[in-house]
Amino acid sequence: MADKRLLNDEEVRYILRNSFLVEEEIRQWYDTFQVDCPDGRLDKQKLIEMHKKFYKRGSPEDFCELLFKLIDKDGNGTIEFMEYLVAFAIMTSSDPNERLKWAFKLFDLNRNNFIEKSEMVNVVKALYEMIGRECSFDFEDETETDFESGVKSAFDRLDINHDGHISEEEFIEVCKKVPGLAKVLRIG
Ligand SMILES: [Ca+2]
Ligand SMILES: [Ca+2]
Ligand SMILES: [Ca+2]
Repeated sequence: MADKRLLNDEEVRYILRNSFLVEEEIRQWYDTFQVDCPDGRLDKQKLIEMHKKFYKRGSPEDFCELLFKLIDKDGNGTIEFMEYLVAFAIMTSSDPNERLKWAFKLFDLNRNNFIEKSEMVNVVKALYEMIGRECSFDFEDETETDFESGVKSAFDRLDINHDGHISEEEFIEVCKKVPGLAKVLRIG
């Protein structure tokens, strides 16, 4: 087995700045990460394989592509432990605002700080391909089984001021008020 690389102080500081974890948790996570990724980094194929273990009937390729882009903050084509842990800490945060802000970024594919309808279509499609099930949009007050009308309905609910795109504020406000929507979008 290769020598275990230790986290340096700069890496620990980066994670402390960008997450709510304490140093001991960071070091524990690092040990776990190294079991899966002994060279300290995660490539796209590995991320897909990890998701395949979990979603046995689905095709997680497209979703992992989106996820990978978001986690690989410096865009160098691999997910380093720091990037992985910061993403993981946010996704599992007990603060719903943090989780929703993260989900918003996942949907905002062109990073212009708004979610357009085409972005929502692409992300929701990738999500449902990954879980390998037919789409069913089960809002509290109605159920849509048709993909197009389901996405349209979700989009219209989120676009509070009807200006054709969803801001981060709209996204967070509506997802908190309508838990069914967050579930539909698989972020609840
Ligand atoms: Ca990277
Ligand atoms: Ca956008
Ligand atoms: Ca809007």
